[in-house]
Amino acid sequence: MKKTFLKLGKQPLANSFLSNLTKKLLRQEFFYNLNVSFNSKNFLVSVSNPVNPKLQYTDNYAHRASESATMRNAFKQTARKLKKRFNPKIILEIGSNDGVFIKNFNRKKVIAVEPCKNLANLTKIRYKTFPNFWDKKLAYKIFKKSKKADLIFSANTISHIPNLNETFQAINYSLSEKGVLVIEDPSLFSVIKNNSYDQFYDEHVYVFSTLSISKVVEEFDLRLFHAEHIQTHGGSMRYYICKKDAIYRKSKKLISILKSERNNKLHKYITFKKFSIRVQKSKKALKKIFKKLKNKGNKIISYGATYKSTTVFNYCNIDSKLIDYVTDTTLNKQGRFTPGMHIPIISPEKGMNESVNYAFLGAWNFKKEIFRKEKILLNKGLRFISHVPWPQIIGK
Ligand code: DWN
Repeated sequence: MKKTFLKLGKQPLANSFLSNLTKKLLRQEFFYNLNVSFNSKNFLVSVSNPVNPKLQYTDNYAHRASESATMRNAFKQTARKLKKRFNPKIILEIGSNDGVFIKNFNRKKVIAVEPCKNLANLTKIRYKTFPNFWDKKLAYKIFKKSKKADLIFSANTISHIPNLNETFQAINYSLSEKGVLVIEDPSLFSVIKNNSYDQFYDEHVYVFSTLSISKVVEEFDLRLFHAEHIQTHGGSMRYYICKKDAIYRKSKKLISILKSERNNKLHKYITFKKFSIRVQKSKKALKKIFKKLKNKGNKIISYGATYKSTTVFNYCNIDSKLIDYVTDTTLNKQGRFTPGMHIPIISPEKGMNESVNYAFLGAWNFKKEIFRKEKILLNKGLRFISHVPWPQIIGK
């Protein structure tokens, strides 16, 4: 039932930023074959052979969700909206990262779960934080003797957990009878529309469609009752899920999204096969741009050491011969090297100046925020290279 449609070659773990390039570390670098498949039974699109989460969510996890103003603001607005609509008394967040969402709630109401201990340490002083993977054992430990959660929130996390059985059984146990589960994750429709194949990497085990989420949750006596498109991460979805017999009625918006996904054939293998052909062409077009600019003597860098760009660089074989360095605001990425292609990462203060002719937009999902920040250099002639929706030079 599962059929591979996309092969993105040998890839390193997207979080494995190297501290140095000694022979020992290079020998230890872990690679796997990144293949992506479609399941015609439940319409799930997933990484064919998921990596062991214990290798991924270490105490050295680099990504900080608070790093961009766009995301800080998005989580603030989401918290406000959910408080207004559901007035939750007990809120559980699965995958709380650096606390960017929970900090918008009264600390007495919040329970955070975050397996990366370096991140859990950031929130544990103020919020009840469990530094564990989300599973049934943890759900029993948290909720056996206390009231169940009336809001469970999880952004950019459920798509990261290979074992959906364990995940949703633990959620069903932890959710109160009238409780609501709200999930945010990148949208499959946007990935297909934008040719953003870089949304596939080891951590993104699933890229959900509304059709697939709707089918999956039903297996666990849960029910999708509403969905909405959101702007974050280049096009995401917010799903509202409740227990099978809860009072919430299926919204008109959900019915129309499901219909539109069917019209766009997100339940057909052929859609993904066609996508994979576009991805191969996109790779060729991007390499052509890089080579042409480099041959003319331009200085090219990359903007944002994103996990997504790990896929692009390794799939397209873009290394430090083409890119001088990557800039990133995250302190614990600076001074390191990108996974697989080993391009040095430095701060924007050091790296963003008039010597740069072109910057690959690794963080293309923050284009607006970045263009605002780099207005002066853009006015002086800096140009960006973006592979989304199609390889091209952009600026101004
Ligand atoms: O699901 C995931 C998403 C939500 O976050 C994770 N598995 C890992 C991570 O993926 P990503 O690295 O592709 O996410 P972002 O949020 O696109 O990363 C943006 C990066 O760019 C951050 O490291 C911060 C950096 N940045 C920057 O250097 N200057 C961002 C902005 C806006 C900037 O101006």
